[in-house]
Amino acid sequence: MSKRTVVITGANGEIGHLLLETLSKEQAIIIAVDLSPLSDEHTALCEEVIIGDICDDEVIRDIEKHDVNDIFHLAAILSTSGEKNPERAHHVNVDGTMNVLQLAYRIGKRTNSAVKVLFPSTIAAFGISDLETKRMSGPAREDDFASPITMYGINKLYNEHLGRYYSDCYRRLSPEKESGFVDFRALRFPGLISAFTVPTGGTSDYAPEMIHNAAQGKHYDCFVRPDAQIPFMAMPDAVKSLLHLASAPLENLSTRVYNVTSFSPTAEEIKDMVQAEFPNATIDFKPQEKRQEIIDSWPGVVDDSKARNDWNWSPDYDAEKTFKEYLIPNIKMRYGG
Ligand code: AKB
Repeated sequence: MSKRTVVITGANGEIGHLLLETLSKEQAIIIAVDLSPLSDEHTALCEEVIIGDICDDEVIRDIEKHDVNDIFHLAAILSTSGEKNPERAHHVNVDGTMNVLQLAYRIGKRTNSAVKVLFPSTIAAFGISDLETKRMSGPAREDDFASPITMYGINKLYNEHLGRYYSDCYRRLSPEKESGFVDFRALRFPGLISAFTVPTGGTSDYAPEMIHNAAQGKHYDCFVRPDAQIPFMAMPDAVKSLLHLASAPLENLSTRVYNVTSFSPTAEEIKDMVQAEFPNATIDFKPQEKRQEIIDSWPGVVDDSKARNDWNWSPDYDAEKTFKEYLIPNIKMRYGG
């Protein structure tokens, strides 16, 4: 079988690193794109590294030289950063995704194939109106609560629709068939936790921040209430789900947007798990009202039965395994102790 040519935008981000390492073991030809240069180790895994902005036409032209099979479009501005500069978030998140979809369409048309676009969407695409509704509602399905309250969530929800449009409806009045050159597939990710990177700019960051600070012996003030609850997932499961969705036969997919989830601890439960491993860790709850509101608008639990049914999704890591087998050993190795 010939090797697949894969583009990863945002390759220097926390999903990008593990995806790059995993895809390189699968012998893919990798074109990495990021604003900042990759480490020498990661650069060595790539056929080409393009340093630049996905909104920049020159970057798009450089990617377009390749007969690409799959694009993992990870580059984005997250929920907290997006609220600090909503216009910039819209530009990067929406215009950047438009560029990627048009690029995929042109490559697909040139190579007469469907270019897959794998897109990390998010629980931020949900918007629950109030805490009572959040507490009373069961696991959120993909079509529930479609009124996100952050620019990032709005951008992601719109991008899900754009992806569906480019895949199934593109130029529907054209005499020639124009759809079918893009095969867009999205995952609504929960908060992600990596042992190797500390995220920046997200609102689910309190969980990884609690863990990484405790491992370094640093005090942590958690910016949400103890009862705050959203779903989380270990980074290896996030990458596994992206790759499984990418390889699922199109005819098995009943939708282009899937929830995936692993476990849904409260912030207090995360604190207890962290302190069980790092008994000297000091963690206080100092909720910041505005960031708390964002967390309260996201579901506590999501229903990922479509992913389970359509492409056999199941996470490898529950909360206990995430802490005991993935986070703690790797984090202790990283910081010592
Ligand atoms: C964020 O907090 O903005 C992200 C997300 C949940 O998509 N981690």
